[in-house]
Amino acid sequence: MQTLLQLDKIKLAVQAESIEGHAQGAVLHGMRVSLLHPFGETLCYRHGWHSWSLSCWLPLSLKLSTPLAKSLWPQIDHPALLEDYPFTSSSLTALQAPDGKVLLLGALGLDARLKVDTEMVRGEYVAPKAADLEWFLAFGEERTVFAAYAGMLEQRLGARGHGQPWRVWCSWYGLYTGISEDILLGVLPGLKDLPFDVFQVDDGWQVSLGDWEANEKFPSGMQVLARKIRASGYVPGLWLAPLAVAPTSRLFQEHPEWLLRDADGKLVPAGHNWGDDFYGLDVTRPGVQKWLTERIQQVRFWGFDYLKLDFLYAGALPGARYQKLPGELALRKALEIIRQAAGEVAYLLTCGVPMLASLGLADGLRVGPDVAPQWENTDRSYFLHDFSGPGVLNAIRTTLHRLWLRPLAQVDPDVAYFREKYNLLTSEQKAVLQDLVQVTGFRATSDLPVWLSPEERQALHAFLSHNPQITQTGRYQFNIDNRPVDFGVLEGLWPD
Ligand code: 9PG
Repeated sequence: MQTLLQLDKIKLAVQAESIEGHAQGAVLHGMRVSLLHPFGETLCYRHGWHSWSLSCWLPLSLKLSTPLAKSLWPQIDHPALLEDYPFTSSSLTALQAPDGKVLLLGALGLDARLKVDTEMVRGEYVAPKAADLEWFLAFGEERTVFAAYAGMLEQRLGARGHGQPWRVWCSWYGLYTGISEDILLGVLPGLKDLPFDVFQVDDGWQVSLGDWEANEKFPSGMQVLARKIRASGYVPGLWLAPLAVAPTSRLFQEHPEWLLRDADGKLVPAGHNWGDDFYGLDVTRPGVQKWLTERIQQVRFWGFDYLKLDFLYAGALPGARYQKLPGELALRKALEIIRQAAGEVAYLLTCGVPMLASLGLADGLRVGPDVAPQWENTDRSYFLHDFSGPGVLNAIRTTLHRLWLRPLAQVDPDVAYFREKYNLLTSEQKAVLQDLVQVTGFRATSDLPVWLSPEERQALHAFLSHNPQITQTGRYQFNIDNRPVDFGVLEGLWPD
């Protein structure tokens, strides 16, 4: 049906199967919905597919080139969104009206994408059998309509992660894969007196992507390590990428039929990392589901209570699945299995993950690209046209545009830096990142205690000890303990 819908002061021609009024806007039904918007050339909120994907307000006239590195596509964004980059959006989009109010169209179920131009907004669910083909349409003050959308998502998908986030020491941005049992045990005493809650072991402990056993650098095994972390007073945390598989793994050799393939039987590439291409699992297969349950039960048995589950989009890529589910619904099924196996009390942080699929299942969501001890990722941003690569500006940009998810899960902006050693960030750049981390409340660092000067250690201590009062005063403006902070002045906040 086509209707002329009055929302606030604007009239919109809307096409959908059916339309219901709602206190804060309207609910549209249909696999495909579209509307004519009156704003012409304006700002558009683009929401990328997974944690690292570009999410930002962009002028509709902006011509961003498609990212060049095709082998990286799935780890940049959904390949279908990149085909028509950049005014394609995952799950939701919004447009800014001349008076500053915004029009938001957001899917209330999984596997939806949108396209925007100066005349129309079109939304579509990618699979006809998706269970709930609903959309939320609202016009009003930016924070009000985003909050209303978040409220609708909470009703449909759930929310978790209420309460104060844990303070995390994470091994990645200090040691990368250069971790070992001895090195990590050597870090623990230096953290004494710093108020961390979690000591999280990141990538580098496993035999291979797919073979989730301790490698030779962890000769006493993961259970002993978890016990020692706990004995030092921390919740043991562990990174794993349970849906990603390296071609050199035993899992790949033993179960080629478990891997996600396209309709021609060809493996679906999930990205390029660890010096090789890697692939995703078909999580709709009973064998994979049993294996996944056992892997999660295993790490819980070892004693890890905080799980950072990474590269999850690998299980949500388009493919010909055993059970005919579209990608995000398949991923949600996997996350339900993981939550069930991990138990209610486990803390699940999802990363490299399409946002909506985690809601109600994850306690924390990584909402931006990786930080790095540098401000810009010049190679990927400027030479490859890709704004998802590790770097502080990329991380701040996308995280700032995902703060509306805060009622639904804790939002992880990635770690803050306090060290000067091995770091190209200036003091000002480190301070901007620390401010953003305070805004989210999710405080983590990877700085090695031996790298910190007495002043840096004191600053980290103060950062972890004090919960500042945060108020938002504008799209990019906040007060942190009455100190005004404006992220809007950052050069390059909007890519061009
Ligand atoms: C471990 C890391 C850390 C980190 C995660 C994730 O696009 N990329 O090339 C890309 C590589 C690594 C990456 C993200 C993107 O990092 O976000 O915190 O756990 O894996 O390998």
